[in-house]
Amino acid sequence: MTLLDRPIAAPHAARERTERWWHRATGYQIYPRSFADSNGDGVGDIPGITSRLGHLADLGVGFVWLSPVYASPMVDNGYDISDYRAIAPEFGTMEDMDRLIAEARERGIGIVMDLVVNHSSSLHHWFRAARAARDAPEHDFYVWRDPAPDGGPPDDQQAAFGGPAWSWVEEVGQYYFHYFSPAQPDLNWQNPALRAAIYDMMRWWLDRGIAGFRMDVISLIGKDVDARIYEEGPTLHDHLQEMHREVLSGRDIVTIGESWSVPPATGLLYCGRDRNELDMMFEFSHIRDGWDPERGKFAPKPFDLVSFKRELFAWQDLTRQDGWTSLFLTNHDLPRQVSFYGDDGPNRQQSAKMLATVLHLLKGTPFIYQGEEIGMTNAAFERIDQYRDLETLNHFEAQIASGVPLEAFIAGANRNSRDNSRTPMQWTSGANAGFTSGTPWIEVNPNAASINVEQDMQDPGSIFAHYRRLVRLRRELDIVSFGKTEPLLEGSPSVMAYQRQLGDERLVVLGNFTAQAQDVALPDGVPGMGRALVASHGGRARLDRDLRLEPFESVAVLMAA
Ligand code: TEU
Ligand code: CA
Repeated sequence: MTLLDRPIAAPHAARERTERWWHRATGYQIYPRSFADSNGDGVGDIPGITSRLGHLADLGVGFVWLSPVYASPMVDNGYDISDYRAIAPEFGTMEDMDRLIAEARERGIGIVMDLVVNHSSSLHHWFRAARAARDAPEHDFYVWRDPAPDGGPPDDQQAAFGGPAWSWVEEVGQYYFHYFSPAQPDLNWQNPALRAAIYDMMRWWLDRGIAGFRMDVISLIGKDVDARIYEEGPTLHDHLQEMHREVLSGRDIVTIGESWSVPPATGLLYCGRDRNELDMMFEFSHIRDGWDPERGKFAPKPFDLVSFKRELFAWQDLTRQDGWTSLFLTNHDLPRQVSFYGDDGPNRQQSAKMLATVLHLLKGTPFIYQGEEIGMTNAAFERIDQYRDLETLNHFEAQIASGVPLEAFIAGANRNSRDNSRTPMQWTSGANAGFTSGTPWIEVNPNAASINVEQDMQDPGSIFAHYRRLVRLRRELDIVSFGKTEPLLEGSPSVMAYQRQLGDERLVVLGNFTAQAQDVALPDGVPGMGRALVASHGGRARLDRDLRLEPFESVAVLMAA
């Protein structure tokens, strides 16, 4: 990783002002619990990650987004932090962490930490003090309200993981607010002392040599609970600008904010030029598009490619003049992309490659979630006792109580539960997929016998080889990082197509999302002869006006004027 910014040479991209290292880098997300277990306790850990850095270097990624490894009671697998300056013993020690940062950096890979500061764990010493006495200085680090006249909570707001968003504490005679579970009390960002404590902690981590932060549900920190505004609340951008001044400014790092609600219309408020807030967002409009608006994620609706493309291209359009975006189809909260958008049966290889092609050749910073690079699939659990995730388990209880049949819930969970992407990384065809020598905390997918890293490494036509190529194209070709994106065939329900343009170069990308051959008619000006960049079906260098795409075929042709 070159940590020095340099001016962009390409003419069109002069708009970008300066090139940053992450403009050409691909990110890789590690969910530590499920990546690699070094000591046989069944839980992935930091020494396990360090031992697998060779895999990441091989893939060519520029940085790792590491899901939380801090001290935590693990109610939400580390998204409930009890000490921001300590490592959870099951993941290792601070020395292990320093070694990971140093060894990754030697290989040109930065470590981006997950910053979970909308809430802490209820076991954080701040919250223990806060719940013990109203006059403790830490009391005001959290969001407390007096009971309603009837003694009940201030309002009927529900928490994201089920149940009321307010919990009672007898000692202080007040309710505290938790957007997620009761074990995740929201921090009070209106309090300057809390903000100062967070900034101090962030500087402490940056001084250890990390490459930036992924900021968990950052769009919630400006909330006004009394007005019942949670997402993108009134003080959000003031806080982010203050954080930039106090912590981020002048450091050569990358910052990615997570928001489940940001539309393109407000996207540039976070990452527009001269906003001095964040570098890019993880936004979910293309994901939420696949959920039933009323019944939620456990009742997914059939995939609709036309509206999916509309959401993705709206963000491409946004970054035309200003801002930047992330590119992803999955993460630790989402199902495996080959199962959700592709075909995890007979067309697994082709559909996994196609999804990678159409995503990675867009403008933005792509993220690969562990196992995606070998086409790992959903978990296919049959019984509720195989699930571990609190969101799935809480919704299970509530939905069964409200009369949803068991089979219907399991079918929804098989499609969309967060545990689909949390089964152990499949390294080998051996016992427990080479993830652990003990008993894994969540079951290994039985298909590890045929889907694993070891096997992909031996096959030059593997999904892994395809990803490695896409990662390299982004590093090497200006047009991939900086070209402007123009959608093609927008109304097609089966093909995603676009062209990128930079100077007099053009890159045309096509992907067939179906198991049937598709005939497409390319618009005027698109057909031509060039260099085949990806070879999902042997590679095409020539695009005729009338074209037949094979099932799940993807095409990328680079043409000069
Ligand atoms: O997720 C944000 C979030 O809003 C999730 O609850 C999301 O709605 C859900 O996963 C969709 O099924 C972040 C983290 O990525 C997630 O793992 C945490 O559980 C959550 O914040 C709380 O920290
Ligand atoms: Ca372990």
